[in-house]
Amino acid sequence: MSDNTTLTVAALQERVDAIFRKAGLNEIQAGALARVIVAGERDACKSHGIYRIEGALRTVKAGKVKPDAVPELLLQEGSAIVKVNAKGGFANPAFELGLPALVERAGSCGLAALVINDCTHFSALWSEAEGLTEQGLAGLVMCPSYATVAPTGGNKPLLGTNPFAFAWPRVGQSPYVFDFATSVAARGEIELHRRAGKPLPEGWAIDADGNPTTDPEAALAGAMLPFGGHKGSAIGTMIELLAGIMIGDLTSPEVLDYLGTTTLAPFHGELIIAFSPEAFAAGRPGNPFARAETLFEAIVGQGARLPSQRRYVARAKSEADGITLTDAEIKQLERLFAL
Ligand code: NDP
Ligand code: PYC
Repeated sequence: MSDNTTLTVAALQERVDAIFRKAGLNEIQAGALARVIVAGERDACKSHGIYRIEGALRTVKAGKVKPDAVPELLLQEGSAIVKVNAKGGFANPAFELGLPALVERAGSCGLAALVINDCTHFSALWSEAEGLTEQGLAGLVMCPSYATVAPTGGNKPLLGTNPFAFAWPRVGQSPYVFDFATSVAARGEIELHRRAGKPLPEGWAIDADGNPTTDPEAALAGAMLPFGGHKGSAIGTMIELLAGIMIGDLTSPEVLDYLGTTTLAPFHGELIIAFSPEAFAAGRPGNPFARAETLFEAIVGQGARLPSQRRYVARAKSEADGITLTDAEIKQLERLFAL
């Protein structure tokens, strides 16, 4: 007999929304969080699925995020920079509020940026990146986190796991999207290994003395490593500069100072840059979307897969057959609702 339960995407969405509403989140905060968390579960991205509910609730309980925040849109006439102040709430409703203005400005200027300030951010970035492609835009999304990653050549946590996503719209097909932590793996993956009692792959982390480790506990107490050595270290630093310092918000070491722990969701800002491929390619030969397809076909033609294809397969399955959760996961949802 199976210990698993299968729920429709909508049913899981309702359950997660109810957990957040019961914990005191207002409708916009709870709805946006439930959408992004269930999207993670639906697309088989377990490190940013329902496992994140507990951390979000812990952050509310610790008073480090405002459950009833109402984000504010700040628009300046003629500016390609759209700002949203999340007012101490989660980033997700702030993104939903700012997206229409970002799309409008990217349409009129060819490119535009959405700056989100004063937000708590714990989610995967691909859902925001896909939000741009649904409007025919390409884009970049990035944010800091808290100091958990040693810069290449160093041995102490300083950079965040700083996620970075890129998206390109495709006609009649799911978009080209990549989205990754600039550490070898997301911290959520290390936590999932710890919970499962599994060792980490080599090369993910060092312990508190700076020695390589495959022990998740030692890794969490030590430092994670950037992906691709000095290259990931530099991209992680770029994100601190652009999505921390440039937008007047906290860097990863400042986030850790502010929170004093990595057990709560981090409080900082986020930067989303949207491009209109038609506007950039105007006056040049060839249609940018058709030319992109030639490139994608050449990649796939070699037997490689495009990023996000695994997610899209998982999504199609979840939408057709529902999302299957283990008995332990269902009990966890019940426990969180009863809190
Ligand atoms: P992964 O290493 O799991 O995946 C990175 C990307 O590479 C995905 O787009 C993935 O597509 C793609 N990919 C994986 N394997 C292949 C392959 N063989 N060929 C082509 N593409 C491939 O991501 P991470 O563990 O680094 O990050 C996981 C999530 O954590 C991200 O969504 C990120 O936004 C989130 N995160 C959030 C943070 C925050 O502060 N909010 C901090 C850090 C991470 P696919 O999914 O289809 O496999
Ligand atoms: O998985 O590294 C991570 C992470 C940090 C904050 C949110 N996710």
